[in-house]
Amino acid sequence: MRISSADVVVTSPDRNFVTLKITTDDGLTGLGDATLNGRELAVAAYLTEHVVPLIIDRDPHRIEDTWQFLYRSAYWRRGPVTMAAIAAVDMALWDIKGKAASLPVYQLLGGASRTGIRAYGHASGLDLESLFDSIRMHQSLGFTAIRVQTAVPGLRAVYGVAASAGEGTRYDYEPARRQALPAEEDWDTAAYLRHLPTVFDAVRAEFGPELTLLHDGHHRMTPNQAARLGRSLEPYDLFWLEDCTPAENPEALRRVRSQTTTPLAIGEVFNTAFDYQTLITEQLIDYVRSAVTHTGGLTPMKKLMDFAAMYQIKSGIHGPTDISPVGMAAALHLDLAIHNFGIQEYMPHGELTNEVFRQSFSFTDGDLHPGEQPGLGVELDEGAAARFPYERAYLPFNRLLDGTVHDW
Ligand code: GCO
Ligand code: MG
Repeated sequence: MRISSADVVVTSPDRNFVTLKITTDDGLTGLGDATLNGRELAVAAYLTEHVVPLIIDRDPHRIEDTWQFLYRSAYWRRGPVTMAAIAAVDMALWDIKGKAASLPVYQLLGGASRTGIRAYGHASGLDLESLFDSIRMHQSLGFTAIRVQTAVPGLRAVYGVAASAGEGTRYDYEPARRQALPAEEDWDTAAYLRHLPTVFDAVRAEFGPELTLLHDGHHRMTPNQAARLGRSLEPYDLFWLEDCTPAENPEALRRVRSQTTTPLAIGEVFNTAFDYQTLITEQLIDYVRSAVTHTGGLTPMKKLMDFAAMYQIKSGIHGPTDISPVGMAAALHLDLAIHNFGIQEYMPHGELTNEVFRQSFSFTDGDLHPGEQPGLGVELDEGAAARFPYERAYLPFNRLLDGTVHDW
């Protein structure tokens, strides 16, 4: 079998997605997700100009060899654009291998280690009342684990908090911010550190001790601030505190780790297993947050999770709506197969996205399952995709109250 063509499909149903479709001379097709939120066309060009010519005529079964070839031969390694492009090829090849074997990808990764994949959803609120409503709405959908994000008194807008209760499970920025420049939000870490423990106190009082709660700090704190927050949240028994410090500096987590037993998760902006080396070998984290899409695909993610397993570190794969249904499906197959699964993030996609990407996964009683279709189990409706052309869109950014640009 040979790869006969590879096409990059850019579509924008509810938001922009970049998908690679590889076709073989046997007539099999495989899909890979290459979506890099806010920088989509950079990956599309990297694929079209530099990667597609290299994979035509290769044997699609040689996944490891193709991965190493794309990673090593370019000389320029790592980086989000490169790794998202390699991820798309890798996922598409696993999809093809699954279809060729008539097996779902999780079977090729070792088979199921569990019956379902526990997912967490995103609740948020401008005040306690709307936050409680959002938590209840997630419970009614079946979620047993819920991320809690909240507005902070005195701040206009906080990333991760839905602007109105009507937004339901969504807080992201499409389609409103399409064709616009990045929205400016504001931030005050001292106000946040004072406010957040009071919110978790109220949530525990309302919902009791059993509901699994998570929180995302979005890289905004110094090590000392993060250590203080981790300690102040200990009474509320979080499943994890995510991205408490900026991702570039793994050493920051030594300080946080030595000061608090609140579990730590990081990695959604990492691009390779190397970014985790210190964090894993020194056991500075509890959960790996990478997306399959942004870490070079299933091949390196499986290795990364096996490495993490030696240190009792588990998975918490990134699953916001900017991971396409193809990237989500890849995550679900890996989640089902690995021994050290922790939890899976799940922000349901919008209706238009589901029209373009036909999926075979299920969500029942808080658990996801990738289904039994051969391959990844996602089909791209190219006619539907063509109805939604790309539109430039930006994520927001943050300034401190004195105008200094800050992590958002
Ligand atoms: C999360 C994330 C996302 C990211 C988004 C950026 O934990 O799901 O923080 O909301 O901000 O994926 O592209
Ligand atoms: Mg996050």
